[in-house]
Amino acid sequence: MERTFLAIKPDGVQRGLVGEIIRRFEEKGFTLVGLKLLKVSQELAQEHYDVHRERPFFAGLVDFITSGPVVGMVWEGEGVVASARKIIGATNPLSAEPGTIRGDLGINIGRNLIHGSDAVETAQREVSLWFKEEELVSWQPTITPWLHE
Ligand code: YYY
Ligand code: MG
Repeated sequence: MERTFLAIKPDGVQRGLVGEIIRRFEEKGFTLVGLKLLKVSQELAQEHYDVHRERPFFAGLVDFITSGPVVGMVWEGEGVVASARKIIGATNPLSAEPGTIRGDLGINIGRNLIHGSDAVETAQREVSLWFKEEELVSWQPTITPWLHE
């Protein structure tokens, strides 16, 4: 089953939006299989955003993501990687559609509340970067027959 890595960034935690953000993925029908609150180390932040290492915003991004508690999550479900990106919305909250997390709750690209893996391969890399295998729980919600034919 497909999995994705999501992280509620320090602005989401500080603003008290953890429940609101998790609710959107639960209501959609995805399954939470990993969850933790952590202070992100410089090393983890740099590795996570390695693809952006040469970009002008990299240092600020690493400073921000290490500035306060982050909620790391792994969600499972059919097509969850692409679907979660849609639920999250465009990178810049000012261009993100209403109905998306960033479109409803954010206004600034540097404070866009949540990270979501951008492809299945990226998701595999990020899940194993943030979580040990034993921290993930495989389970089947009892509502499954009401979500899938
Ligand atoms: O995947 P996503 O988070 O939507 O955007 P990315 O292009 O991967 O950039 C990662 C992160 O970097 C973005 O969520 C905010 C920040 N950022 C920025 O501060 N300024 C930019 N011009 C582009 C991205
Ligand atoms: Mg990205």
